[in-house]
Amino acid sequence: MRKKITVIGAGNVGATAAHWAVVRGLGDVVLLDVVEGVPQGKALDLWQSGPVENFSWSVKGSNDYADSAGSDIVIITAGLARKPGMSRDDLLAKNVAIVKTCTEEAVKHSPDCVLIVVTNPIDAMVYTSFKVSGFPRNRVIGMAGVLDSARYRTFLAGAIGVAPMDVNAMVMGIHGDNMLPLVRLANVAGVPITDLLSEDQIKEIVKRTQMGGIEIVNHLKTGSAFYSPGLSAIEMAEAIVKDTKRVLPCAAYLEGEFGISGCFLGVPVVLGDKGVERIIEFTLTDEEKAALNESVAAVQNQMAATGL
Ligand code: A3D
Repeated sequence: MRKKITVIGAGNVGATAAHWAVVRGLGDVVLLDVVEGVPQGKALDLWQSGPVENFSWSVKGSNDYADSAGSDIVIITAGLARKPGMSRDDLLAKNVAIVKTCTEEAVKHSPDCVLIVVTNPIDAMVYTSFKVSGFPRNRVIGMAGVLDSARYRTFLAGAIGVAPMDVNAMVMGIHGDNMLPLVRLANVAGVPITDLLSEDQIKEIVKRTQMGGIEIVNHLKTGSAFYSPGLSAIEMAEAIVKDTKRVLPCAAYLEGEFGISGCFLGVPVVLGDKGVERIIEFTLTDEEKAALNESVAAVQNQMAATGL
């Protein structure tokens, strides 16, 4: 049976996600936005790449949630993006209102979907979607860890001089300055990065990963990253629609895992057709635990600021 993926927000991240959804063969795509004409134009353009890319998925642009009905996955990218000098927190109040409306409308038409939230500040927005949807925790997931880990792996691969896909490395915690790029477990085809790079080199890469978003914002000046974020959301959606059980770092709602409860946090999860099938727990060092607790405090502040 054909799957249906709705992407809400036809901006940079949303359009990129829609593009990868058809190229990776996920299913029929609906691109939805409040602005009249933009989702229609982008969807028509994307649909016309079918004969060249060899896909037969439909791609429909819309301003009407009725067109999203029966979606298996709804990816929320609607909202404002960061500008230079703007923190993810500055975005919070404006994007809570947007994500609330998008979630209400999406779940009305697709009550069985899995929600993947991308809008920033992500840890607060995925919480907003969780509260507003009333969905169980396995069906509301935030995208950040796949992107942050991709940045970490890219920088490590560049410094070591190896292919990025051979670098296994994960970023946990909040999507913000307190994120935790794990050094202890990072490796190249099983070889610890601590055997391949100096302490200073690793420190520099960890810092660059934590500042990965703002580095791009400072270049672009009028927006934020979208190629890798759009693709990262589709990496998660693909694992769900194809039930692959991939292990990806995602913002999941914790209920005791890692000793943390009542909070969304970036952790390794198994993704399958039910969404989050399992959170993979492992023993953290005291230093890692302390870093993760800083993330928890920052996320809890953001959650409180949503007023939900
Ligand atoms: P942008 O290109 O401005 O697109 C946002 C789109 O949302 C625009 O087309 C708007 O018209 C649309 N929109 C606004 N309000 C609504 C609404 N109520 N319903 C439907 N559509 C609406 O931004 P972008 O695509 O670059 O970024 C989108 C969001 O993703 C921002 O909040 C970014 O901060 C966030 N983002 C998160 C990450 C993470 O890693 C978590 C990475 C990159 C971007």
